[in-house]
This record gives sequence, C-alpha cells and structure tokens, in this order.
Amino acid sequence: MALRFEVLGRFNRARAAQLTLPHFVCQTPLFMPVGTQGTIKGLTTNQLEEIGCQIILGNTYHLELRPGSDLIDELGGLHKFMNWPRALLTDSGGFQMVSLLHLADITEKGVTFQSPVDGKPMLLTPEQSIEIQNRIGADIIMALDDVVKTTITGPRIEEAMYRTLRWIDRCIAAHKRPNEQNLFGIVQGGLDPVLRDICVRGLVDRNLPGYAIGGLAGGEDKDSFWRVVAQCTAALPEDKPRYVMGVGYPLDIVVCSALGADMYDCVYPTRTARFGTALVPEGILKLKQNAMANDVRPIDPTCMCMVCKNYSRAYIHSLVTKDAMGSQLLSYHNLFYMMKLSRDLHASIVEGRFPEFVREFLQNMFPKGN
Ligand code: PRF
Ligand code: ZN
Repeated sequence: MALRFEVLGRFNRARAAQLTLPHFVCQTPLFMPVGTQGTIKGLTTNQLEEIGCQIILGNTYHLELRPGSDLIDELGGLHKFMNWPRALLTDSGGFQMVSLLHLADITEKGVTFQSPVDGKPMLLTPEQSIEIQNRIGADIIMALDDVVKTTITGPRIEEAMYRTLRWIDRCIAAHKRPNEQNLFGIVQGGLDPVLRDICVRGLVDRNLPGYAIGGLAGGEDKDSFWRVVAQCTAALPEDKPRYVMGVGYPLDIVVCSALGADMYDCVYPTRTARFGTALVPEGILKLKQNAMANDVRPIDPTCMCMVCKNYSRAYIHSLVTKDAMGSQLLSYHNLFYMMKLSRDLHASIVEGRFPEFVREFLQNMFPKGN
C-alpha cells in the first residue's frame, strides 16, 4: 500500500482525514478537478497550486491516445511531463470510452472500441489499463470496471457487477507498482442494494488501499443516488478512503460527505465555467446575462480568489464566449470555490461544527425554504 489514511475528526458518519499519497499530503473531504488530457483546461499548474488543488485527475484513455503512455513514461511520468508536483489520479478508461464512444462494446476480455485515430477496432483489457496507468505513474490508479447507466434495468446490471468483480483480480495481478501507486476498486451494481452489497463485500475481501463508488451521477433521481452512497459508505472499511466518482455539484458533495464519503471528481466546475456560469454561495451566477454588462461587483464579494479581487462581473461578461480569458477566469474562480468548500468541510468536521456549516450552506443556497 502506498498511502496512509488518518481520520482526524468525525461528526456522525462524516469524517475529515489526512490522506498521505506518494506526491502529496491531502486533506479530505476533497474535490479533485478533472484534467482529461494532462491539463485542467485554461489553467497553469502554478495557478492550480495557488488555488489549493491537492490532487488532479487524468484519463487513461485520453492520455494513451495522445501523447501516449510510452512517451509519458520515457519522459519521466505524468507528474514531470505536466509539471505537477502534487498528487495525481488516473481513471481506468472504460467509463470514458463507454460514455464518449457509443460504438464501444464490452465483453469478458475488455472494452472494444473504434480508434478515433484510424477507425480500427481496439481492445482495452483490465491488464492493459493497469499497464498504461503504471506507465503514467499517478498516485492513485483505478481498476477497469464494467459501467452501465443507472437508468437501465434488467440482467445487464448484474452482469456488469460480476464482471467488475472478475476484472478486479485481473487488475490486481497486472499491477506492477503497488508500493508506488494505489489501486482502487470500484463498486458497481446499479441501484440494486443486493448487487451493491455483493460488490462491496467482494472488493473489501481484496483488501485494496481505497474504494470508489461508481455507476452514479448518470441521471438517476437524487433519492436513489443518496441511498446507494449511504449503503456503500456504511459497508466500506472505516480506515480506507471512499471516492464517489463523477460527483461534482456542491450540494451533492456536502450530502455525500455527511454520508461518510471522502473524495469526488467532476468536470462540472470547469465545464460550466466555459459556458459562462460561476459557482457562488447562493448557487450559480450566469455571467452571460445582460444584467452583468454594467455590474462592477466581483463575481462573489465574499470570495478571496485572484479573480474576485481583480475583476468585475462586467469585465468577465464582456469576455465570456468571446475570448478564452473569460472561461479561464471563471474556471479559476470555480475551482477556488470547490477547494474552499473542501477546506470548509474538513475544518468544520475537525472543529465539531459540521451541522452549523451544513445549515449555513443550505440557508445560502435555499434562502427562506425556497
Ligand atoms: N467508473 C469509472 N469512472 C467513472 C465512473 C464509473 O462508474 C463514474 C460514475 N458514472 C464517473 N467516472 N471508471
Ligand atoms: Zn472568486
């Protein structure tokens, strides 16, 4: 195992922990920005450090297509290649292929897809996913899982869960750097509590350094989503990190943290920035709106970020969708907001005032019960 997970404080099921990874000591609850191609679109790694990002995510599938894991390995690994000294996590690739390429086909061997480069059929097996991730060199690597949408029903959900369990053993056997990289397993099983339970038990038996809850944030209703998270966090070990994949809305992060989850990733804060939307304590602020054209206030007068200290809503309104600087400034602010949310969750749990923090968060977002 190449990590240490020390719980520093709890409030009911919520916990605040210190997660020591090979490249960085992280504080949880923790939001991880998604940098698909080895970059968080529009931001430099210096800016990411300044914002307080502790760990960022890369995708095996995208990095293998360009620039390729052989080259990354040859040039000293992804940390060095992208000049990022802190922690990295790579996702295994299956989910990205299935969500991006409708032509992907999953069999027992692995995920077959058409190469976006030359259209030839290609196969990503659990072994290859791990080999590629070993070359990329992230602090945390993810097992290849069989992901199905939570909105489908029938035997396919069960098949995908059992296949994910069979593939974990192939991933474990293929993992050549267990002392430098942590392999996390991914709980699947759709919205079915029996299947989720079988999957959690199967993965916990493998004694992995950490566990992810997968297959969510795919259009299911909030009630079902929270029920699955609550069930999985209750069944996963207390002394290992728990990562809810693809979760990204501030409200979901607060709720999942209350349910005992520790880590999150999502493209939402940076994607919504590119569409002109800022995250603020009241919810969202749309900078494209005409009302912003002559508004001299910062995005969020309470925000301490570089953007809010220096630029007006009017200035950002004039740039949004016209100049790359508009989305860069908004991405900067939005990630600063997510990092502050992570820090506030951590501190409020450690200091025994988590309920007060949650109450204030909800009051800001839903004033007077709206
Ligand atoms: N599996 C993998 N990556 C993911 C997910 C998953 O289930 C999700 C949730 N749908 C986001 N990213 N490997
Ligand atoms: Zn700001």
